[in-house]
Amino acid sequence: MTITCKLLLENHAQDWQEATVHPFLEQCQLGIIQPQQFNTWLMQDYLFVVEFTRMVGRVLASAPPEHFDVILGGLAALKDELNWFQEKATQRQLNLNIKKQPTCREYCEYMQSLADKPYPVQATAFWAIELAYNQGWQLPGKMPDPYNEFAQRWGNTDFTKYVKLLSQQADEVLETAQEDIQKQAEESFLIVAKFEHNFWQMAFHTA
Ligand code: HMH
Repeated sequence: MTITCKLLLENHAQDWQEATVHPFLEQCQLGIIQPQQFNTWLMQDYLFVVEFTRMVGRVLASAPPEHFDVILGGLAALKDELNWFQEKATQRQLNLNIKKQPTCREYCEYMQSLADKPYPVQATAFWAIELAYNQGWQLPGKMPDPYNEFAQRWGNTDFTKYVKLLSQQADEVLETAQEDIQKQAEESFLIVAKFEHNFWQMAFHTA
């Protein structure tokens, strides 16, 4: 039996639900999130995306050339995203020169540790990380300003298509991966789900 992205979502529906449905997102959708809580998420996510960009660079380094198009497209979007985060921080008068909270730091350390894992494991984690934001920001439905801009960034239909391509690339290499590597891919999916849940939660631990 080969594991696939679809099976991971089906077999771990509860973990995935906790990764993608959270009071932080519900309160954004209701327009009642406290600005300080939103800003905490924003600043920590900027720090996360810096490390995530490095992770995607390492995924590219491990990937077969047939997968370069999709990964390079992702890296180009991340370049835009990092600039956009800086703009949002300036508009909100936020200083991005801050420390990572423990969850953000541990998630970033985990992404670094993926460098030593086989490509199918990296591809699965990469897909799961992007899907968490795609679904998380999409599921609540249309958000009021100023949150709609954030929901659109990860919830838009092009991003959904990109995440679909990432799942196809992961499935393709999982198909021929040894059982123990498939097992590691499943573990990485569950670790990402747990970190994503904790990441939303960080908004409520304001400094
Ligand atoms: C925590 N997970 C987290 N932040 C993000 N920006 C993404 C996933 C997707 O890019």
